[in-house]
Amino acid sequence: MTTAQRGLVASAQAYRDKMFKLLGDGNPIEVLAQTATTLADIVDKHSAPLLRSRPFEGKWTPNEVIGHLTDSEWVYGYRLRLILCEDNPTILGTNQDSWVAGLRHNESEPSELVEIFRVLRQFNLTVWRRTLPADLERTGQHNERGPESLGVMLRLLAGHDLSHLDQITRSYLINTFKPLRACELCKLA
Ligand code: NI
Repeated sequence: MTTAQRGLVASAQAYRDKMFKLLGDGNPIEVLAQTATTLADIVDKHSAPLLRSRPFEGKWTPNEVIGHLTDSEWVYGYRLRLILCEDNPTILGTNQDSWVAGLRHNESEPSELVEIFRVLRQFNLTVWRRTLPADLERTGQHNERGPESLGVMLRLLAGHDLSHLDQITRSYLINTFKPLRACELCKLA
């Protein structure tokens, strides 16, 4: 392993620890099941122009965070199926900032994005709920982070939801206007 790879693995572990701490003793499936409703509440209570506004250049808007959560659901749903159904598959990281910009999420209607997220999440939750303890030990090989099990992925995904919900509600919409940290915070690539 090169020094650069060792650095990536160490930073991935620090990221995992942060997400696991956010989740605490929470049940990851229950957390995942709640997120679409929480996002729908946010979108109901705030105007689309506010959700699309970018007070800090180079940082995500709330709408882009919702787009990013939707992308993550897409990517993680695919990885879930790969790892569950194939033996030790290769998992490729993504460049999340490029996806958010390239897919032009900020042009989407926030409520439509949330609806897409809800459907994808529902689709994936049916698979997560069917997993057995032995399934959660199955692993894939992430090209940057090394081996990752489904059990780790499940808890990461739940912590990831919580970190971005916190980002949208506390850091941004409740008037503290701290910059959204985009993927400085999120390394769920
Ligand atoms: Ni993220």
